Amino acid sequence: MFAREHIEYEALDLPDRMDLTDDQMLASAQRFYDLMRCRHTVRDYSDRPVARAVIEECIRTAGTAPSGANHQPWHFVAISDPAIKKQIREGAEEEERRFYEGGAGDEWLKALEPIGTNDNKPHLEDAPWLIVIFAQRWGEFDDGTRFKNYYVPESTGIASGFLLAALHHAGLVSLTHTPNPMKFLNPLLGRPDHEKPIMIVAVGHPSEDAKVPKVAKIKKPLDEILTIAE
Ligand code: IYR
Repeated sequence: MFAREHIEYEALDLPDRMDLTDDQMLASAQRFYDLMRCRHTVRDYSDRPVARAVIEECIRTAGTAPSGANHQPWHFVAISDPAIKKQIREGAEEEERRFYEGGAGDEWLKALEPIGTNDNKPHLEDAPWLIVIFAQRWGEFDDGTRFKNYYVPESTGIASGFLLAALHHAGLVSLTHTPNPMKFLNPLLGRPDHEKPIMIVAVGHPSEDAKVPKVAKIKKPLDEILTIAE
């Protein structure tokens, strides 16, 4: 995507101005909050399929995220192939067994009790799509030489947030899953070694009897997460 030659700064008139009144802005902010507070992390999926075009649009949205030097240090692998999902489940459950059998440490396991998780991860097969997000430590010019990427965790974190919002906006549910270590995903998905898998996002529709942990719906009030200096 990038040419090796030095690219000069060139200014564009700001495209896509929103131009809302103050009242419209507040209403729009409230509508978005109302949408996002209805996003739930879901572990129970139905077998209802999701069209590939929907997944592609949501990943296109994730790709609009800001990033260090606009290097876009991310790659997404979207999987619906049941055989690959099965292998991902097996690899993840192997890591999770170590984690839940004590690798995590007592304090971490105690913190997870109200979430109700364990090493059984059927959603990695049940969800119609898994999206694996890879972070790229460095990129490649068109001629194959390397360039360094900057703010990689921040950039991929923002893109992941855009993805979760886009999936929810499209009417889907998702689960961010982070078995540790996730290096087994590189050979399985044919991604190079310098890419670090940062999370697996399970995507689909909730099953009829889908549950969420009660505790997950308790969000800190605004006065706890916000300090205003005006
Ligand atoms: N990756 C494990 C453990 C886990 C860790 C955190 I922090 C969570 O918020 C939830 C789970 C698992 O997926 O079970």
